[in-house]
Amino acid sequence: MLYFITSNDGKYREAKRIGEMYGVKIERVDIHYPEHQETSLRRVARLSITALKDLAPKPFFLEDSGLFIPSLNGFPGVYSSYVYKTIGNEGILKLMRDVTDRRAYFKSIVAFFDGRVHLFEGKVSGRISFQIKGNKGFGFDPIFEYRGRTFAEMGDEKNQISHRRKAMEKFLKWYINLR
Ligand code: ITT
Repeated sequence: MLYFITSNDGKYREAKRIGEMYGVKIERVDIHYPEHQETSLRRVARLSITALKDLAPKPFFLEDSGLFIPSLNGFPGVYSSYVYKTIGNEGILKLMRDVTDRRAYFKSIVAFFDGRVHLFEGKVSGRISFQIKGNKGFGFDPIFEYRGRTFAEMGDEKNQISHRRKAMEKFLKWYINLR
């Protein structure tokens, strides 16, 4: 059993399903902690796990993720959570209105602490759609297209190929081997 420290329902739902695939039960704990604004997700994850190491029930992990759009110089990147809550999917589509290079990727960093910090990374590449499509998933899923469909149109299939799946898979394989 592992505790996942998160305030995000969507992240928890997906991580829990991925845990089931590897026979690891994942429970959610919502502890508020200051999120550091840093220049890379790895740095955010490292600082967050260090801030939580004496507060969280053990064993625990957290996950920091973000959407990166190269034609916007990587925006929203480490600011994804804030940007989603402020301008949202419609705001991103507006920023991208006249942009032809629509490449984008999601990145996920899973952080685990056992006296040392361990980081596991996953990435998935796709494109920003021209419209909001689909009603499954969460966050930027309705504007992130992977092979012709948005993540919000995919439902459970997203969990086979997502950034979160890749990072969680690396983490869980490593964790299972430890036990
Ligand atoms: P916690 O830090 O409490 O876990 P959070 O929502 O603040 O929750 P992050 O700081 O990692 O999470 O922010 C990442 C944001 O990026 C998140 O709020 C989503 O809007 C977006 N995001 C991350 N993964 C996503 C995914 O699989 N699909 C859609 N949007 C995603």
